[in-house]
Amino acid sequence: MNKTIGMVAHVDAGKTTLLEQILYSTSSIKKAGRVDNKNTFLDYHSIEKERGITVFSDQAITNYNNCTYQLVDTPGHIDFSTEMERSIRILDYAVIIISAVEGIEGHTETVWQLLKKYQIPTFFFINKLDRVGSNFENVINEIRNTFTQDIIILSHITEDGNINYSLDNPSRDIIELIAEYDEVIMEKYVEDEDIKPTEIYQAIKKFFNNNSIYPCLSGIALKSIGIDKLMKSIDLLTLSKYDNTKDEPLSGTVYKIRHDSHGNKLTYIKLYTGTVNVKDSITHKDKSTEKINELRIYNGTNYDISKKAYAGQLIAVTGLNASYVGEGIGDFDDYNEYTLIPTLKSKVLYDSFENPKEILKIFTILTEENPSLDVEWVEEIKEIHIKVMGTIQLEVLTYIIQERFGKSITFGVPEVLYKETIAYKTHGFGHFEPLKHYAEVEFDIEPASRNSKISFSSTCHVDVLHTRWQRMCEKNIADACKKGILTGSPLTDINITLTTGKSHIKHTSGGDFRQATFRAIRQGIEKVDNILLEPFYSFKIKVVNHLSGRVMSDITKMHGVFEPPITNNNQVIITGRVPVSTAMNYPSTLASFSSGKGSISLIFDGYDICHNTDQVIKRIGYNKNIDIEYTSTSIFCSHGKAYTVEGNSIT
Ligand SMILES: Nc1nc2c(ncn2[C@@H]2O[C@H](COP(=O)(O)OP(=O)(O)OP(=O)(O)O)[C@@H](O)[C@H]2O)c(=O)[nH]1
Ligand SMILES: [Mg+2]
Repeated sequence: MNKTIGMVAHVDAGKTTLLEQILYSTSSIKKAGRVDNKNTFLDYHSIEKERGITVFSDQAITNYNNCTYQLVDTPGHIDFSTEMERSIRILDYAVIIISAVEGIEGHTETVWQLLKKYQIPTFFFINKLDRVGSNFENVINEIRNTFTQDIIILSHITEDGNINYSLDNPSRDIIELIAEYDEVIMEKYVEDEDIKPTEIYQAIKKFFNNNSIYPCLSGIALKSIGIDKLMKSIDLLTLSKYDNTKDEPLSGTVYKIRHDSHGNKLTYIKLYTGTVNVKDSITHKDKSTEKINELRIYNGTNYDISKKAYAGQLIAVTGLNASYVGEGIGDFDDYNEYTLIPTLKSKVLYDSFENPKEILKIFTILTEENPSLDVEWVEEIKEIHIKVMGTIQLEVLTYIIQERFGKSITFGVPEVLYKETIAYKTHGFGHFEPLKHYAEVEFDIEPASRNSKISFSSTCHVDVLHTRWQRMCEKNIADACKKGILTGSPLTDINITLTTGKSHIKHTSGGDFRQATFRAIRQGIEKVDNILLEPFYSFKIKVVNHLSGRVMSDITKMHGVFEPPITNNNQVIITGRVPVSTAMNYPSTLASFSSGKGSISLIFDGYDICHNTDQVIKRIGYNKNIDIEYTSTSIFCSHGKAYTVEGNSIT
């Protein structure tokens, strides 16, 4: 029996501490370490010890009541949230940890949205009840008002310091609450029949597992208070979902790629069905196959070598060089629909004596481990660019690259990642016919709703253009849309329809349709107004009453908008939307003028019209007319001689 449980929350809520105490109380480790003493089981990386925060998602294994628990610790810092999302995806269950002093903080809201997206049954653990200012009731109310009304309090610390635990002996309140969800219990309750504790927890289990109810527990992770009740509840309420799927064909998903100290590529796979043996062949989506050399079961930095693994297990294998994060194994589809995406890009800076190829190689390895970095070599300016969530991530990258690769690098000031779209429907034409080549395509290009990305369809009959060539067009759309005409930023929010095309029976080769597609998209968008888009944050700011005026005036200055502020005791909560470019440094401004007492959460909220389009276009200085790869010019051929026709001469 294998169950995967993840700890998720805002930074510093106590995830690593809680996990450490679970490992200790279930005898997986002999001594409980402390984050503050830099000796926890999972924050083992030197950068984690140095900064006191979790940077990497990691896993530990423990046994409880004849079940194997794979416990996943995730980073809470927003800069490492893509790492967190990659792990959330493979959880069977999650525990959201909330500090009883700080309450629900911004990032916890993001985490909650993700858990809902991936439909992961979730416990709440209200932590730090030992700290001055902690308030259990306040947090419960916050959960009800912010997340869900469907909570059931299973444990809380009484005034005399004991823990009141409801699953052993459900109180009348609990029975009444469950009766509202469960008809059978309701009937027994109304008829005043005897209801056994097992019936109550079975009902909670049912509604918890279908995401209708969320159990809340509480404690003091640092002092190991409340941990046993949490483990007991986890054990009683969770299911072992994979026990009957071992004999099915193998399926799984690659959730993590790492390289060990010897440079071996490690592919971490969550197995959903079937059994896998060492030396088995894995077939990738492109039909290529590779053999599993070694099969490891990781527990922190330690691992056991295994010959076999089963559905439900988290494994790491060597030998798969073509694997990638999000790869689906067996029938399982590839996954790349991540919610959290970087909004900033930064240029890599290194000494002039360094070989750029070597530096690029390092970032290619890092991108393999963290695809959201999306390293890019920009040939025109001979620069390496990466995408990032924030400045702490850049500092950590500098440290890791020094430690792991012995190279000293820094980064340019991060810049916002802009996107572009079109204002009106247009039609694009592209013809590519140098000697012995031939391809012609036409597309309808229409603006689509904001944040809908790019879609492709075809109304062109296969008798007019063979499926093979139509597929070539589709395959190259993403690349053709990588650069818009205003700033050279990627195009987005457009629907592209292939309306017609021509090939030549002898002269057409696949690459010709790439060329024609690039030209047709360019030619189309050059005919209409284009719009520059920038990323926005939705924000939630909490400050004491007298600072609300300052905050609202700052938001206006940052070109943001806000809802009417909500006053709660002496606190004001202001929510709204603001461009990333103006707000990215606001957390430190707020911390300084509120003397560290104000809190802000910034959650990526999609792209919208740029607040300072002209300024950005001027600053970036992209000249579409000299971008040879992205040209709207078509090439024709007459009497064996190629000639060009500029896009604006084609109607
Ligand atoms: N007083 C008190 N402090 C706690 C408790 N739990 C954790 N802490 C402290 O809170 C700080 C953060 O704890 P971590 O376990 O690192 O928190 P985390 O959620 O893993 O943080 P990130 O991984 O950086 O997101 C540390 O200083 C802990 O000692 C608790 O129950 N009471
Ligand atoms: Mg941690």
